[in-house]
Amino acid sequence: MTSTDVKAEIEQLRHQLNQHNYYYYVLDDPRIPDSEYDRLMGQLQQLEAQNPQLITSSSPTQRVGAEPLKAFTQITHAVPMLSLDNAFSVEEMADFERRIQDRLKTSDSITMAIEPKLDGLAISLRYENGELVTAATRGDGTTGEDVTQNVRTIDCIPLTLLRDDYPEVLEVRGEIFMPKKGFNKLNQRALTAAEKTFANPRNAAAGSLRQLDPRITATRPLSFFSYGTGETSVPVGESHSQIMAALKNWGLPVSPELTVRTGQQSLKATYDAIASQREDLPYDIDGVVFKVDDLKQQQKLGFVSRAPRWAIAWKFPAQEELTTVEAIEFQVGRTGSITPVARLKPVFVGGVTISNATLHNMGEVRRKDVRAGDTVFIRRAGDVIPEVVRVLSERRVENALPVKLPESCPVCGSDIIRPEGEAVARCSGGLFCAAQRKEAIKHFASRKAMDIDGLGDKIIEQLVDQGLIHSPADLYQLGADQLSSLERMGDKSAKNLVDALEQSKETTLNRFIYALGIREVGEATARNLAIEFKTLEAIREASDEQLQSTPDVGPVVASYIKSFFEQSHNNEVVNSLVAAGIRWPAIEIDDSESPVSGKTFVLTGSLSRPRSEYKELLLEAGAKVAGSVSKNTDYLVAGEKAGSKLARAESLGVEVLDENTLLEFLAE
Ligand code: I6G
Repeated sequence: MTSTDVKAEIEQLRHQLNQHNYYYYVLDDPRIPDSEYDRLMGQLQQLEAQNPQLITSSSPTQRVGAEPLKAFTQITHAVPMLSLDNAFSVEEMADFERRIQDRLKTSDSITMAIEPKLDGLAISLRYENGELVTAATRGDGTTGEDVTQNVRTIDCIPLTLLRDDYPEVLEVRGEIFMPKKGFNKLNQRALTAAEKTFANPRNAAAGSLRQLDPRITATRPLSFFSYGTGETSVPVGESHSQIMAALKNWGLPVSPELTVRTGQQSLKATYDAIASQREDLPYDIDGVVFKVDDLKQQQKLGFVSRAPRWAIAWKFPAQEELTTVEAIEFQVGRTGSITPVARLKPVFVGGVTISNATLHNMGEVRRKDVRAGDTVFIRRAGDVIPEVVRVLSERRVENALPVKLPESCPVCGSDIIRPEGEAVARCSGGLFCAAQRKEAIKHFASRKAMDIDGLGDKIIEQLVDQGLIHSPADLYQLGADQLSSLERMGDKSAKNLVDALEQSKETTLNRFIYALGIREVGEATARNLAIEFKTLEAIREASDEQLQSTPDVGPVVASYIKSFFEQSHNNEVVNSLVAAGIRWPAIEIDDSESPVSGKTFVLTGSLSRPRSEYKELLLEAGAKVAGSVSKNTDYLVAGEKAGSKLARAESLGVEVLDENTLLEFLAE
């Protein structure tokens, strides 16, 4: 090749790689497999190694972290980096729009661009002639730190812009963040290496970006979304939404959630929609940003102090608060698991008052070193159980003692054991332990189990505490007079409860199996066991091997089932329940020609109807449905974007069906 040819080849490869980065990171629509991308990159690296004079700093090969710095230098922003005003309620949002209407002397609703507010760090990226030249943190808004070398290692930030219609100077403003998955992996890695973990993805992103050694930043899973511009040599749009579209075209990632809406109701609906997706988004957000879309209107509105008048962040209620740990106690679960729980000075977090937070297990207590008297950060994420995020060690009181796992169960006094290889300690008391008894009976009565209407937790607690019942079987011996003696239970409710108990006797084998509360036997496994074995007797007598031929039952679950039925007190309870009249319709042995009956299906990929719907149809038709592919799987139904399950099915020689074939099978 002549030197001109080599140059052209290198440029062509760089162009291709940049284009594929764009498909992958900006459009979220990869066009080639990773292996092909790696091959192109390898080719470019080889050509550059042979022709080092042709290496440029913006080549896609140049992301691998430069030499460490001694300190960060300062960069003065060409246009100050502002902050945003906050709103916390519908009323404050209405005030925001009213202020804008007053200033613009209009009563018309204002059209707003709306996007989630990422919980990361603001950054300014400066492109000159299409090349990334500097990247700076917000700092005090006027001057920030030069983190260019670190930012260059973030794969989704283009080193060169795409197409040629970009302005000579383009400053892009946006947020650097760490996606939740990457954060969890990073912390997991740190735990394994006995290193310090980060409290949340925001801290992890900040810590990763402010590394003096860019090679460390290069190993961190950072990402970026643009949310605006700073200096631009020419205007790049007439509205915020146009600017974002232009940035996207030049290869910069923008939030896929960006929408434009008009009118308070529509703004509120968009806020609600984003808030409801919060837990499912792959990154943390802490609110929703609303911006006047029209740039002429933005200019008329201008700024107050350090924030634009044309934008506001409607924040979600705070989800992390400080409080103190009043005590650490141990709770006993249905299967005897001993869970340390922090009793807290009540604190209002994310819209509710929290006075307890789980500490999960002793490993967690030790890792976080939580002690009674400590000041702690409490987090409540969506519907998740509140948890202690970390201790504020500088506020630790003197004489705060490390927590010790008790040697005996705080409820029944039995020994506490910690089975080898398990994180969870357990009370060895079994159903002798009142706590386990209560939880087992609550589970037995619950809606998806025996569905005993009117038998709430408080009643069960009283019944156990007063010694009226010792096992689920005793429930069926209770009379209305015994029940009506309980607190808050009148004659009528007592009679209703007796009727509900009677009604609950008519059940199904799968509900009954589930109600027994065998470890790791959830609804789906119970159903699979019922279909596989057809009778209670067959399940009781099944060998380890036979149990493992049930979908989703591996050696561990099989051993739990076996040991449940090996214990005489469990068998006594089961026998008493059957003797009390609990019954279920026989499951017919289906020897019809149905192509699905008795077969094990796994569903994967995106199908045109919810998977749960197909699952129901299959179960009704006598099939079994498993969550993972194994040698016991008969069919894998694969929709679009089927991933690892498809690969596994293919490697095991499991037959793969498409959705239409499944429908044909079901129709038969
Ligand atoms: O901190 C911010 C987060 C998100 C922003 C922002 C944003 O838009 C989605 N927009 C502006 C204009 C500013 N800060 C100053």
